[in-house]
Amino acid sequence: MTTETDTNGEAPGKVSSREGALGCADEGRWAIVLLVDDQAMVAEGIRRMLADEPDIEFHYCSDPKQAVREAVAVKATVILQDLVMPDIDGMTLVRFYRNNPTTRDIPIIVLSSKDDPTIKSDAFANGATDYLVKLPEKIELLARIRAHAKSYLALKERDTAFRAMKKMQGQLSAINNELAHSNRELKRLSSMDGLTGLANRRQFDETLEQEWQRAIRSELPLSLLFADIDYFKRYNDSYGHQAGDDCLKKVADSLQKTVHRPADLVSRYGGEEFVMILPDTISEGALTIAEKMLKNIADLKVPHKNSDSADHVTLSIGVATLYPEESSGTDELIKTADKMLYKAKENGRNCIEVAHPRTAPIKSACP
Ligand code: GH3
Ligand code: MG
Ligand code: MG
Repeated sequence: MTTETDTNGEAPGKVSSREGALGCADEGRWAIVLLVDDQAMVAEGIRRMLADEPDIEFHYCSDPKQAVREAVAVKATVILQDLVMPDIDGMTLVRFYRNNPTTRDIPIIVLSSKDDPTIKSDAFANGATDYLVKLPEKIELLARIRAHAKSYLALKERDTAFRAMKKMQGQLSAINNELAHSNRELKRLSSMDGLTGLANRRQFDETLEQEWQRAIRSELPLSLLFADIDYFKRYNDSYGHQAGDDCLKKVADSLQKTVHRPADLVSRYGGEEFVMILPDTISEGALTIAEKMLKNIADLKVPHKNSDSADHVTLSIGVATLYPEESSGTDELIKTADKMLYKAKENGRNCIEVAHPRTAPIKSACP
């Protein structure tokens, strides 16, 4: 392989800046031509034609075995390919370029000594971009080189932009995933009570409203349980605020473990008061849950020496059940459950009061 020095005396193989070369021929040698031909005379003829062109850099390779390597090394934007050569014929070489990922897209102008439609058709079938009979007219050669170099560079720019866009899309998608994850986490945290990990008051309000509407649509009952720790002020006074917090966590955990249906919601209503939403649950069912809650809290056996109810921490629970109707809101259910809780306190604590707000209280589980 030999490389020719251009008329400006620049070193062979010198790579000119091709950034922004499209339509900016005055910015340097953006059309890099590699001639692959075994005949030095042809090379000399082509070299002369391109010599005065400031936007064209010329390289010459006489050894077809070196052609692919040379095309990659000089970063050719156009290959001028002779057809008849010793060792490897031009058609085979054209296929080589096309099968090699590094030269696959480089425009190839086949230089043939014959203007033969069969050879021409063969050349295109093998992957040639263009076909010229040598030696071509200078003006035609220049026009073809520039046109093909330009479309190749445009293709490269599109590829680069496409890759950058794909990369950016990947990054954006990763950011979006992170954002979605953070939003979910934020939503979870904003609906959670910090001390107990139960749903907070906000979550309770939202869920109650949803379940209320669902119950109206499906004409199913909705039960609400208000539970409050008995003599909890005394507990704090006896054991300290930190122990009080620990006790709240244990009670919360126990209440949560008592319900099993996915739609049931246990939440901290505030202070030492908890509220449970039990969708599709009649009052008998709600009472059963309330009884289990009292039992499970008793089984915790958290000592409470200053309680008048027992020697351990206890709860009082108010239960209300309604078949929700469009004409009323959740207030009635809340008020009734709260009233029942108050009643349970009045009745001696560590007990349950159940109401059916449309009638009189149906059952009292207090002593
Ligand atoms: P009752 O049996 O009538 O419910 O009496 P009580 O003492 O439990 O009720 P009261 O409303 O008089 O007092 C509630 C106490 O709960 C007051 C407060 O010290 C305590 N408390 C509320 N929130 C917290 C909390 O987050 N941590 C702790 N440690 N104590 C709390
Ligand atoms: Mg209390
Ligand atoms: Mg209270």
